[in-house]
Amino acid sequence: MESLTQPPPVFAFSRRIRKTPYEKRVMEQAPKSMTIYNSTPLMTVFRSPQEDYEHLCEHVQIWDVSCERQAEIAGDDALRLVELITPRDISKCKIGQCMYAPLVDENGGIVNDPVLLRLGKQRFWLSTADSDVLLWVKGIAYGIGYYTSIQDPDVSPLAIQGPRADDLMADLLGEEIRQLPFFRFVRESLAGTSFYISRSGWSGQGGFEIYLEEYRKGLDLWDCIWEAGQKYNIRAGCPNSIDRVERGLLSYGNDMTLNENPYECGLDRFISEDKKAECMSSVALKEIRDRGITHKLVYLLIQGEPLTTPREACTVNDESGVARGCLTSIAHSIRFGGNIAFATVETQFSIPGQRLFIEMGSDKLLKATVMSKLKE
Ligand code: THG
Repeated sequence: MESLTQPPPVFAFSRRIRKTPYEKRVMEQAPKSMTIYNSTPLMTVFRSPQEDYEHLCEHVQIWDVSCERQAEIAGDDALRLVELITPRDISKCKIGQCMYAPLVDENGGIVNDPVLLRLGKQRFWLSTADSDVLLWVKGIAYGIGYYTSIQDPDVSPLAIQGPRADDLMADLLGEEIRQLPFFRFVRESLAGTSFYISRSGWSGQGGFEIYLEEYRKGLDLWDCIWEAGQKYNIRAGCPNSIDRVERGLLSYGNDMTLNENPYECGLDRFISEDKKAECMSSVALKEIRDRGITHKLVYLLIQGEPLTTPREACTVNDESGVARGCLTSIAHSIRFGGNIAFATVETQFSIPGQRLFIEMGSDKLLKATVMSKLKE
């Protein structure tokens, strides 16, 4: 990228950029960088990616993830509608259970990859990644004439992540919270507000997510957790690039878009080929499965200096310099001894051990190797 000759312009916040209930406390912790996700600020670095990572792996962090907006689907046809938009079998989802449920369109393209929460027999929250799920779902429901109510409720998730998350939440909510299984949620209350709390979160270090339903209680909730967290060395944090690539968590808009299908992204296990309910992507997905995929998302280990994700996808070449794909995310991982990355490459170049070359910047070529899954 060209070097800037003057400081970048100041970001203009307006009513189109949502405010979060925790923002005041987040800013007091002097974050170094942020992005916009679902029209909401999301911090990306507090001290440095490495320092944030080391703290996350050892202690506990509090993350403002209000950007994970909920699309609420309720009403007599709520289950039918949810079944229609995801290839996952939602009939198996119990009340109080979360499911990672990629949304897939009629061509097999990924629309979003939300965490679905089943709040009732006919009431769901889709905890969305960064794309317009609310409008997509409203359009479908209206077009078909399903009886549903679809809204963007006043819900602002707050994640408590890291190895001391259980100790901290047990101090606040009681010992039983330790027994909450992965991707289950219960109703709890704290700081004068009640909320759902799930064992989930976008990190490999474990923890909880609290779905605050009263915006005006945000600071009280933050302060209450912050105070109790002092003995566990709590810090404000955010999804960490190193941790999430190590963990193999995909980022919608970076590692996958509407142009990719779940087979190309290694999300095969979230496609229930035998699901009974009507599903808009089932014909396309069956066709893709039978035909075979042309591209695949792979993990790469890349030599050289520490790198961070570039704004534009970098070209991935084969040994003879022919472009075979592009890089979608990078982080520098001490644990894996180099830069770890995701890239989409032609299927014949996706086999572990395959050597590839990354075009970074002007004339730099970096050596890379396709890895089998990074996740243990
Ligand atoms: N939590 C909540 N909402 C979210 C995210 C979250 N919305 C946006 C984004 N993150 C959605 N993407 C993901 C991707 C992966 C996971 C969660 C959200 C995840 N995956 C587990 C894994 O890969 O190990 C488990 C998947 C499974 O087996 O069901 O946790 O973080 N509320």
